[in-house]
Amino acid sequence: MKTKKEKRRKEKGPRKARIGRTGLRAAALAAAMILAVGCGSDDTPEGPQTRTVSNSGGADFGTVQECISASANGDTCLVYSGTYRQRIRFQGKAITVRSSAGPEKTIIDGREQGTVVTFDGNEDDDSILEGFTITNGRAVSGEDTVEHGGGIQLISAGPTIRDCILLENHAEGDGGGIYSFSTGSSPDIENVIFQGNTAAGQGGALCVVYGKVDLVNCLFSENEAADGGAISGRYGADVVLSNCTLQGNSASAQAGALYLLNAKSEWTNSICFFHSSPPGGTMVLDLDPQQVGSTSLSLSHVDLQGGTGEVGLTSNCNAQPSLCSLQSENILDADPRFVPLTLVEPEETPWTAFYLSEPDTLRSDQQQLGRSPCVDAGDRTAEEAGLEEDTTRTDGIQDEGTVDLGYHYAVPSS
Ligand SMILES: [Ca+2]
Repeated sequence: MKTKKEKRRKEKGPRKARIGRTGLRAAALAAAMILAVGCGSDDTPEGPQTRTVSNSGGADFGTVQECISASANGDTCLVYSGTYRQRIRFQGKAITVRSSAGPEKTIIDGREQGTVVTFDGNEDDDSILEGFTITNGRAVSGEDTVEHGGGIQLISAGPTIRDCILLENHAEGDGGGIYSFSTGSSPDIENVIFQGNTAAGQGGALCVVYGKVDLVNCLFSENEAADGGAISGRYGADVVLSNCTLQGNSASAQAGALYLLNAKSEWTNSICFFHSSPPGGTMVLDLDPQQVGSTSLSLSHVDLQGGTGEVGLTSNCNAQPSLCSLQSENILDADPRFVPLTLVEPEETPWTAFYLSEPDTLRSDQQQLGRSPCVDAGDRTAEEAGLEEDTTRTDGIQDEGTVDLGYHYAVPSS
C-alpha cells in the first residue's frame, strides 16, 4: 500500500505553491547569508533541513514533538517506523512531518490522554502530516484536553493531511476522528482512511463546524456517532467529497452517513452503502431556523443505497423548503459488490479493505459476484481524477478509462 503511494507522491512532487514559497525562502536566506558574511557573523546559514525521528535510537530526535520544536518553516521531520506514544502540536509551522515507511508501520498513539494531533496555529497547506496511523485519541473535557476531535483537532487551520489512517479515536463531543472548527479552517484530506472512530455527539469520523474541508479518495468505515455516523457539517460548513467510500457507519439518533445543519456538502464519484441508523434517512438535511444560512446537498455519480429516498429532511427543513435543497444526478442504487479482504495491520489489528468485484481477476469468488456497478461509473477519466496509478481491484491492475467510484487503493509493490 505505502510503496505505491510513495511512488505517486514522488512523481507528483510537492505542491507548486510550496515550491514557490520554498524558492522565496531560499532567496531570502541567500540575502541573509550575504548580510551575515558582510557583518562578519559566525552564524552558518542553512536552507530547509530534514531531521530524523526514531524511538529506537540512531536519529536526531526520539519524539516527533522534539523534532517539530526544532524545525523552521520549510523543514521536514522524517519519522522512522515505530509506535510513538505521544501527542503532537504543529505550532503553526509550515513543515512536513512524514513517515519513512507508511501508516501501517508508523503509529502515533495518543494513549487516550487527549487529542493526538493539534493544528491551532493558522497552519495552511504547507503544513503537511503524511503517512501515519493516528490512534487512541480521546477528546474529553478537562484542564489539558478538549471534548472535540479525538484524533486530530483543527482550529483556524488548513493543513494537508495525506496517506493517514484515523483508527479508533473517540470524542465525548463531536468529531471522533477529526474535528475542524472556524471559518479559517480549510484542510485538504487526501488518501485517508477513517476506521472505527466514535463520537458521543456528531460526526463519528469527521465533524466540520464552519470552514471548508476537501476530502479526496478517503474511506469511512464503521464509524459511529449519535448524529452523522461518518460525517457531520454545521453552520456554514462546506464538506466536499470526491472518490470516497462510506460503508458500514452507524448513528444512534439520526443519519448513519451524513448529517447537515445549515451547511452544505458536495459528493462526486463516491459510494455510500451498508449504513445503520434509525428511520429518517442515511443522509439527513436539517435546518436551525434561529441561525442564518441554508442546508444543501449535491450528489453526482454516487452509488447510494436506497437512492435519494435515503436523503431525509427534518421537519424544520420541510417547513422552509427554500432553505433546504438536494440536487442529484447519475445516482446508482446498486450493491457495490465489495470484495472485503482482511488486512492484519497496523499492530495486528484485523480490519477490512473494500475492493470492487472484477470478474476478470483470477479469483473465483469474484467471478460469481460479477463486475461491480461502480467500475467505470465516474464522471471523468481516472487520469483526470488523479487516480490512474491506483486501483479498486484485488489484482492491483490500475484504474483505467473512466474513473471507478469510491476509494482507490495503492497498487501493492511487486
Ligand atoms: Ca475505470
